[in-house]
Amino acid sequence: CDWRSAGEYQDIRYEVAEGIAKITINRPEVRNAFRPKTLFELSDAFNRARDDDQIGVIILTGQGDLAFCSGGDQRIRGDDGYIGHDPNDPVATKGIGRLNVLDLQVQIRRTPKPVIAMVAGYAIGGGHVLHIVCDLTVAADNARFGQTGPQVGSFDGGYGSGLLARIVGQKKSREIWYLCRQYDAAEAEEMGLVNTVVPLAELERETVNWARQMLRHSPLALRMLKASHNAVDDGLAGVQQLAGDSTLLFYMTEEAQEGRNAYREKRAPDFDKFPKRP
Ligand code: 1HA
Repeated sequence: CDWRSAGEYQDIRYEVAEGIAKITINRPEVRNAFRPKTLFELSDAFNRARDDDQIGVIILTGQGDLAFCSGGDQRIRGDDGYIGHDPNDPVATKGIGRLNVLDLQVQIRRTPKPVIAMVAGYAIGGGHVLHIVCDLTVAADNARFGQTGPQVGSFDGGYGSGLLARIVGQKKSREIWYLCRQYDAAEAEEMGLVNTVVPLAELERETVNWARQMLRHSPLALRMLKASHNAVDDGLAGVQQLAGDSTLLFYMTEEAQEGRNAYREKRAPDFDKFPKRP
């Protein structure tokens, strides 16, 4: 894949090639742990990929072979969350913490394009939850998965627990969280936590193959399937997204366009020509 950079960031990289956006957390010195800025940049990149009508699939990954992401940067964890360092950010300069990875989780769920987590090395803590909220996970054979919350004084009771339990079952999810063990790629595959495991040297090639296969398919069908899979677990927000997609499709019909046209032409709408379907 011939990646070309398509955005300027500090903590991440944003690259595109043949309809795929690749978003890379680029803090290998801390196993790709995130700070508030990393998450703001990730959010910006996901928006960019969403808005680009040439992009059909998004890959989220970490720089290097050692880690996908190790969660929140514990060095800048204050007493109420992760403290940013941007001198222009009044919240950061007041020493007020953030938990803004939660906003990114929701954003990944709501992005109407498939997101693939491409995992080499550790996906741990809040970094593990990031792969959970992605649609698919392609793992290298050196990947290691786990939660650390109870070890470091944290927990993710949202998608990190509820969605994990949906994926691996209640007993396994509680084991993962309560015991804080690490699981290798084969164990993760066994419990349905990842879609496939490939040799590290083939990780990107295989992930791109998965992306290419989806790119051959109907983007609207993929969009509807993502919203449909999310709907139950996302509650009314999930129904709202699926319903929004129905509105999108309805807008494309003559029937909806008759309503718009009549309003603009200051006449009564004529819906009689449309069947009252059984
Ligand atoms: O739970 C939440 C949230 C919940 C609700 C709402 C928001 C949340 C936001 C975040 C989180 C969390 O992410 S809590 C969990 C935080 N993460 C961790 O507990 C993982 C900590 N790291 C590790 O367990 C290990 O480093 C590792 C298994 C990922 C890798 O081990 P390895 O290969 O033996 O490397 P290691 O030597 O430990 O780490 C290399 C360097 O990276 C070390 O720095 P150095 O001593 O070379 O200066 C290490 O300190 C640093 N590093 C690794 N992970 C982190 C980190 N530095 C800061 N934060 C990290 N997360």
